[in-house]
Amino acid sequence: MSSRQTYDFVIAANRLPVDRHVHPDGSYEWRTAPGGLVTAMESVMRGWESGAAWVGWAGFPGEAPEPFDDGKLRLHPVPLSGKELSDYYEGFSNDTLWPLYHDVIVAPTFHRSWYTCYREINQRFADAICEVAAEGATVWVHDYQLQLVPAMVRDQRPDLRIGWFNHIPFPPVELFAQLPWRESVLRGLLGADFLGFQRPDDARNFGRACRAVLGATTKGEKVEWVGTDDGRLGAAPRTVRAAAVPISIDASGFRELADSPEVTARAAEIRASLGDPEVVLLGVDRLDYTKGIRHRLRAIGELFEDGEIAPDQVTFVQVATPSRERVEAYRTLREQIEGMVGRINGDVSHLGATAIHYLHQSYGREEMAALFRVADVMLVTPLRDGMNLVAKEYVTARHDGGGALVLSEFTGAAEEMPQAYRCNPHDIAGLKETILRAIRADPEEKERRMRSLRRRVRKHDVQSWAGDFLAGLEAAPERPSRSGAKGDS
Ligand code: ADQ
Repeated sequence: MSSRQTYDFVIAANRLPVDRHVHPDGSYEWRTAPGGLVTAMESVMRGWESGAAWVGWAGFPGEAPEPFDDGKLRLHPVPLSGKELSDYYEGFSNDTLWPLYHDVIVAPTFHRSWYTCYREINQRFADAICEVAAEGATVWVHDYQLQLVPAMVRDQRPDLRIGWFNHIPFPPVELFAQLPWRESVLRGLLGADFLGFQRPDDARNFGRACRAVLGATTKGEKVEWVGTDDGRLGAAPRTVRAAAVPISIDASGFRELADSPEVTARAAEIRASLGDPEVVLLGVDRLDYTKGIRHRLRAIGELFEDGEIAPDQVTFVQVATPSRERVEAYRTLREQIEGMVGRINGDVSHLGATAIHYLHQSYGREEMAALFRVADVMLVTPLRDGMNLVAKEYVTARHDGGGALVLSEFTGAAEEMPQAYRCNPHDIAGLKETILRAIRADPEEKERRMRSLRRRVRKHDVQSWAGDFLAGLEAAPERPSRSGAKGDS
């Protein structure tokens, strides 16, 4: 008999929640990795007394380290070779699924060999989950990199409760139908008991895809599929529930951080180093074509050129986190953005008054919070975004009564944040008007809007998100009797 330990709660995500830092002498340590999902899951883990396991890639190619503990959490690394990283992750996940699921803003690339690798890696994750899951355990699978995992796990372990959450949009069937492996992906997902999406429209898009592609039927949030006898992955009849469970942030933790004396002092320092402008505009995004950075720069560049705003009064800070630099579309985007920033600054800045500060860097949470505290107007203008946690972090950090949020209607966050200054980032004239409106609105109006935005995020924080998801998973395919049954405060 193996003495291997198993767990009642298992999370699977592409990445483990830690990064390996190697010291010059060759020794190394694990540090908690930054990012939306990690922050979100941290608070869930705190509530799982009996311990839990997290299955994911450790962040470097080659052999995986042995499983190890991080506090109460068992980390179970899944190996990926350099070639697998390039085919499963950079290829199929980030160059096929990512653009397809984000409205085909750039054209998705379809390669059969990438899909074959995606399938193999999904099987590897499924095997790892089955290895660490105790009898009857709850398994929470995350995101588009692991869409085949639910059915692969169910095939081996029908005793498990399986949930899947999609952090990105689920596309309309007219776009999803382009995917040559559309049927396998849907069958993979239908292996779950509960499928969580950011917006009701994403859940509906999934239901429509199941109807159109698999001939499934839907009744409200339930998807029923009669199965097939073809013996392929996920062929058994299934009834699952697909519903919206919008993700959020650790609002009280972030507010506390933003309020700390260190962050307050740093915010003053940043403002002074920018030359104490009257208005600071801020954008914070991964450098991704979905985030609408080019459209934003176009609008701001024109506002400077038109003389509507002047660089000695208004400055725009754009933080663009390095991202997926081995994928060509991302390299091209970086060149385009840097070209635009250079051109606009060359045309409209003058000595001592820089129109745009562009930072292609990653920062710690404190620095992010300080930047939010400095921003008089936050520009969150993606062309498509599953949720966008930056919008929620910003309103939470600015509970001093200041600030204004310009928010694209194509984000999941827009659904929950109607008091933001809403914009369509494709409409450059409209975007310019909205930015000016947010700059010029009277402080009372801004304060009113910010107050209700903040209230919403405080009420629907990451703890209540996780509680809602787990309650949905427990009750699936029925609705839970009361939303937020677990972890609601
Ligand atoms: P992302 O596309 O990465 O996440 P987002 O929701 O904005 O987008 O989360 C980014 C996180 O990284 C935020 O917490 C932000 O503060 C942080 N961050 C950004 N730039 C940074 C920098 N330069 N340095 C340090 N930290 C930085 C995906 C989906 C989103 C969805 C999330 C969570 O694309 O739509 O909201 O998952 O589900």
